[in-house]
Amino acid sequence: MQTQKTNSRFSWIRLFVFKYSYYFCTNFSIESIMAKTALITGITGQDGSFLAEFLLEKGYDVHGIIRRSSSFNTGRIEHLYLDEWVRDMRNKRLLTLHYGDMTDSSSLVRIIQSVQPDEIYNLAAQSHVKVSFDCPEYTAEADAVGTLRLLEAVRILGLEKKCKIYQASTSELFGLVQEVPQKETTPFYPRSPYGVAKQYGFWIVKNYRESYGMFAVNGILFNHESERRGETFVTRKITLAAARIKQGYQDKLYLGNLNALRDWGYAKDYVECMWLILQQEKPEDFVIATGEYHTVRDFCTLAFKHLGIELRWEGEGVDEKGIDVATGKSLVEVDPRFFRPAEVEQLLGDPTKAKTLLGWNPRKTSFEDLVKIMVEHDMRFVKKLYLKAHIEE
Ligand code: NDP
Ligand code: GDR
Repeated sequence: MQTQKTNSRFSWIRLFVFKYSYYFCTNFSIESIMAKTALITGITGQDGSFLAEFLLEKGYDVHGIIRRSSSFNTGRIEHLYLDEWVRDMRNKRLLTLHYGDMTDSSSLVRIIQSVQPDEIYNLAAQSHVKVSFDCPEYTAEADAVGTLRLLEAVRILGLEKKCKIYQASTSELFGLVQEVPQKETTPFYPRSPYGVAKQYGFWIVKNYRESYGMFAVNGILFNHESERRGETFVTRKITLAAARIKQGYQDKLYLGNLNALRDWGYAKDYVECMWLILQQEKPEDFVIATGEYHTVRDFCTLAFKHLGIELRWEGEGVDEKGIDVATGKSLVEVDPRFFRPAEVEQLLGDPTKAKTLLGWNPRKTSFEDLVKIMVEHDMRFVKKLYLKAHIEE
C-alpha cells in the first residue's frame, strides 16, 4: 500500500516535470532566451542581405532599415521575409523591416527606440565611388553625417552601454596608398568624396568610443564581391557582360581603368568578420582583406576564360582591347567615361590582425572560385532574364 502511494506521488512529480520541461523547451528554447537583437542599416544591399542570413542562422532577432523607393528595393532579402521556414522558427517573423533613412535623425531615433538592439551594423551608404563625384553632398549626408546621426541616436536613448555598433569602413580610406600592404596603422589618404565621407565615419566612431566608452568599432573592409554585387561595380559588370556576350545578347563590354589593382574577397566570408568583430572583449578596429590583388584586366580574362573565351590584350591606354582569340572580334574596350577624376590605383590589405585575433581565414574562397561563382550565377541569371522577356513579348 505504502509503495503504491509513493509510486503515484512519483508519477505526479514526473508528470509535472515532463509538462513544464516540455513547456519550457517549446516556449523558452535556449536560443530564444539567449537571442540577441540586431539592427542592420543597408539590409537591402549586398552585405546587408548576407549578414541578415548569417545572423538569422545564429538565432538573432533581425531588424533592418529600408528606405522608401518608387520601385522594389528588397530583391536581395525577399527570400528571407517570405520564407516559411524562417517565419516558423519561433512561430513569428524573425526579420522585421522598418522604413527609415540615414539622412533622417527622427527615423533613426524612433527605430532604435522600438527595436532596442544589442548590436547595430551600420552598412547603409551611398557606396559607389564614381557616383560620389556626381553627388558629393548627398554622399557626405548619408555616409558621414548619417553615421553621426546613428551614434547620437544611441546616445540620446541612453543605450550606449547596451548596444554595440559596427561601422562599415573601407579600404578607400587608404586611397593614394602610403604603404603596401595596408594595415590598421597605415595612414589614410582618401581620393574621392566617398572616401572622405567614410573617413569622417571612421573617426567619429573612434571618437564616440573614446569619449563615451561605447563599443563602437570599424571594420576596414577591402573590396568584396558576390553574385549579389550591384551591377555597376566592375566585377559584376564584367561577369554579367561576359554571360550576355556568351549567350549572344551583347557585343562588347566597355570599361575604364584596366590597370586598377584590387584585393577582392567573397562578401559571404566578409560578413562573418563583421559579427566576429562585435563579439570581441575589447572594441578594436580591424582590416579585413585576402592579402592578394589582381588587375581589372585579370578579372576580365578569368571571367571570359571560365566561359571558354580566351582573350588576348592588344594596344595601350584608351586604345587597349580584349580580343577573342578564336574569332578575332574585339570584346572588351576602354571608354574614358568610366575613368574617375582621381583614381585609387592599387589596394592590398594585410589581414594578419584579423587572422590572429578573430581566427578568420582570409582565403576561404579563392579569387578563382569567386570569379567562378559570379560567372556561373550570371549565366543562369541572363538565361532566365531573356527567357522571361521572350515569353512576355
Ligand atoms: P550596397 O550599395 O550594395 O548597399 C548599400 C545599402 O545602403 C543599400 O541597402 C541601400 O539601400 C542603403 N542606403 C543607401 N543610402 C541610404 C540612406 N540614405 N538611408 C538608408 N539606407 C541607405 O553596398 P554593400 O552592401 O556593398 O556595402 C555595405 C557597406 O559596406 C557600405 O557602407 C559600403 O560603403 C561599405 N563597404 C563595402 C565594400 C564592398 O566591397 N562591398 C568594401 C568596404 C566597405 P537601397 O537598396 O535602397 O539602395
Ligand atoms: P571601388 O569598386 O571603386 O573599388 O569601390 P568598383 O568596382 O566600382 O571599381 C574598382 C576599380 O575598377 C575600376 N574600373 C571600373 N569601375 C567601375 N565601377 N566600372 C567600370 O567600368 C570600371 N572600369 C574600371 C575603377 O576605376 C576602380 O579602380 C568599391 C565599393 O564597394 C566601395 O563602397 C567600397 O568601399 C570599396 O569597393 C572598397
